[in-house]
Parts: sequence; structure tokens; C-alpha cells
Amino acid sequence: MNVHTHTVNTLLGAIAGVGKDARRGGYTRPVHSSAETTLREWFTAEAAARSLEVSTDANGIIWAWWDLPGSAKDEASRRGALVTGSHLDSVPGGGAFDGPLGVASALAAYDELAGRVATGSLVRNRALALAVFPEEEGSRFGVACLGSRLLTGAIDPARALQLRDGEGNTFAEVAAANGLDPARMGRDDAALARIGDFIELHVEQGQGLNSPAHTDDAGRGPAVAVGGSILGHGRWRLSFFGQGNHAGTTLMADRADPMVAAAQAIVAVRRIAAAQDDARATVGRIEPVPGGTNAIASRVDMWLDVRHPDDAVTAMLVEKIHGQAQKLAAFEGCSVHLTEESFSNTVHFDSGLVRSLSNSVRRQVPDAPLLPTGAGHDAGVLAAKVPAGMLYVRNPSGISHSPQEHVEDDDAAAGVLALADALAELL
Ligand code: HGY
Ligand code: MN
Ligand code: MN
Repeated sequence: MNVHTHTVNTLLGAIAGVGKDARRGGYTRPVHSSAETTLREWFTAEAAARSLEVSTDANGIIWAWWDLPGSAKDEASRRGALVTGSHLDSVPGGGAFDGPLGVASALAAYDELAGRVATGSLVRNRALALAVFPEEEGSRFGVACLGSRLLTGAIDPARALQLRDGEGNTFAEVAAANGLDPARMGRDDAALARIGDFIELHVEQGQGLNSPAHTDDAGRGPAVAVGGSILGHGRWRLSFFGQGNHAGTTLMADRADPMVAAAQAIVAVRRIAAAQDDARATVGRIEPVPGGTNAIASRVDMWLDVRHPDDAVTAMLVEKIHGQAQKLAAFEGCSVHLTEESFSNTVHFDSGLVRSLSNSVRRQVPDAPLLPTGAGHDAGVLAAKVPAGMLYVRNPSGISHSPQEHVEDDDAAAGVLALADALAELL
């Protein structure tokens, strides 16, 4: 067990019991839930134990600063710093690594770098900050990467603050209840000026490292990959409206059942996406109103996640799906309304940073490939404003947003070394 295996896996072991979901399996750690708050406290304690200067900004982003020796710790000395981090919130029933692996690896990489500075094998020229972004999954308030969108101005704070969770709480209310001042949320140019480069390490979500192009005879791929691009992706809500009624007293011919229209629309989503190369479209969430076993629904909301490398194709697919949904709704005597909830353009990471990451990572992992990903990340949102890059750590099954997501200890350790080398190159 070398120090990196010990540290990153010990750190992850310490939070392995936080936010376990007995019904779904895996973890359910929505932003500002008790579970995610516990994880934020865990990170803050681990950072403070490393004498990093920890603070939470107006948008709820946690920053842990490793300033240069003798630094005034002011805007000037922190300007253009190197930043690494990820998120701690999860999807419902998510895995143990999506988010926390990047945060734990940032702490373990700090340990490695502090060791190199102590032995004189690394001389730093700029500050390093570890960062934790809130609501990356958008699983409580519906908009992915809400923290980094607020920071970069990608979302109007007025819109963000009125977003509601499943219980009807607004983001403003929940943020205020967690010590934040909604009036101060929004684009933060001072914070952006402090980010010279941003690197996010993340568990691989998908089969890139396991694909035949990258695996050896034993079928084992490299431990680490460098991120090249993020697929454009968005979320839309399709609301079907019909006539709520009694399940026993309403003859089949007398119904306008939005559940039937929605069900057919879901099948159409699959057919339309399957006909388009490289497209992905998913309905993973559906909410009937009133949702009673013996009541015909009056309304059914379902959420659409559509992704494609070409943003124009994504828009065309959504248009096609909406048109089909309108036909299916009309046939059932229902209506349907489409609302866009969030959209992220396809992102290509900063080429200079990709080169630097590739050179440093390949010292330890010579066959580390450059991979596209279909998963969104805060690094993708930040890339619009600052040079951003990513490292992915091997996930044997490639499965994510599921309790089956996994990273082996040695690969997690290799990820920390790769991150430390990448950061050292940039420090
Ligand atoms: O949905 C995504 O792609 C990311 O995991 N939030
Ligand atoms: Mn995720
Ligand atoms: Mn993630």
C-alpha cells in the first residue's frame, strides 16, 4: 500500500457511510442535504488539517488555499492560481466515486506535492486551491453544475434562486438556511481571476479506458485518461396534460390519459435517438399528478436528457421528440408543453492544458489516452471562462450514476500520482 493508495482510499473510506440509500442502493447526497453537508464538513476538516485556508464563497463553492510561503493571501497573490477539485453531491442512488474521487484525490495530491516541496524536489511559483462545487448533478434543483454556472454567469442568479426542489423549497430558501446570502449570488469575476487553470479528476463514466483500442491482452486498460471534450447536453421537461378521473368509473373510451401519451412518447424518444449516430436521449424521471393507483393522472411531467457532439443535432432531436409528443398527446385527447431546463454546449478542453496534462500523465501512464466524454462536469462549465482540463480514472465496468460504479484502489492511487504530476507541471 503506497502512500497514495493509503490516503485517497482512506479518505474515501471515511465517507463511505455518508448518505447511503437503503431503498435505491448507492448514495443519495443532494446539495445541502444532511449527507452532502456532512461531506462538506469532512472536506473542510481535512483541508484545515493540512493548514489550508478554507472559505465558502457567495455561490456556495468551498475553496481551500495552499498559498505561496510569505504570501499576503490577497487577490494579487492568489490571482491566476492553479485550482483542482470536483463535487460532493450525487444523483439519487449514485456511486461512491462520482465527485468524491476528484475531491479526495485533490487532498491526496496536495499531500504528495507538499512532500515534494518539503524535500526540495518541487519549487512552486503560484498558489494552489482545492475547490468543491455545489449541485453539480442538478438532482435537487434541476440545473446541472449550478455552482459553477453561478460563478461564471452561465445562469442568471434570479432564475437560479427561484428553482424549486421536489418539496417546493426554493434554492434561495435552502441556500439561506445553509448560511449563504442569496442576494450575493451570481457571476464572481474576482473568483474567476483567481483561477489560472482548473483541473478536475473524475471517475471515468463510460467504456473509454476499457475499449479494445486501449486494453491489453488481459483486457485491462490504462489507469488514467486525459479529457479531450465533453458532449453537448441538455435537459427538457415535457408536461402532458389530460383529464384526471376515477380509475373505476371512467370507461376507456372516455379517457384523456396523459400517462398513456407519456408512455408512448418515451418509446418515441428511444426510436428517434437510436436512429441518429452518436445521439443519446434518456427519460429517467417521470412524475404523474396526483400519482394515485386508482386515479387517472391529470398531468404527467417527464424529464428528457439529450446529448450529441453537434449542438445543432441535439436541437433537431429535441424538436423531433417534441413534435412526436404533440401528435401522441393529441391522439389521446391531451396536450403537451416542452420547457428547456438547462443546456451545455459541446466543450473542447484548452489545447495547451491538454498537452501539458498528456505529457505529465504519460510519464507514469505511458498509454494514457485522450478521451471524449458524454458526462457533464464543472470543468466543462468553467472551460467557457478559464483554461480547464480533466483526468479520468479507470472504472472497470464503466457504469456510473449507479451503485455499481467502481474504482480499484491501485487505479485510484495512480490517479492521485497522475494528478500530482499534472499539477506539479503547472505549479
Ligand atoms: O449528467 C452528467 O453528465 C453529469 O454526471 N452531471
Ligand atoms: Mn454525475
Ligand atoms: Mn460528476
